[in-house]
Amino acid sequence: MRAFRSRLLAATLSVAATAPAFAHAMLEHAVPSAGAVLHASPKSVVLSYSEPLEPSLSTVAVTDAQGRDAAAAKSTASGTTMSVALKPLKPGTYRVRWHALSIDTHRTEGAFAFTVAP
Ligand SMILES: [Cu+2]
Repeated sequence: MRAFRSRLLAATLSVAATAPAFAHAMLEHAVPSAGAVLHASPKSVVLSYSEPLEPSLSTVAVTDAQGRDAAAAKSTASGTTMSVALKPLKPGTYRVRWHALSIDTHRTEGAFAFTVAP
């Protein structure tokens, strides 16, 4: 029983050591920002995170109100920034949905919308 308990303690400590909550990649800044109303089509969406991203597993998608892809190219990630180039956007509401994997392998995700006004 003592051996089991010490193994359990060791496992608990190793999870705590490899999974610090502060290391999750949280969205800190977005351009356009959540809820923004723009009077011209933005050329891209740029997202800034609190932690460096794993580029191959961090993506952002932008879709129009009908769910059609509004991106002009695949999204890219570098350092703490993720971005995607956009097609020329008609007036309407667009949804930005992102998935991030931080270097410490923790996943975060989120979504927001912005509007292109007529
Ligand atoms: Cu983390």
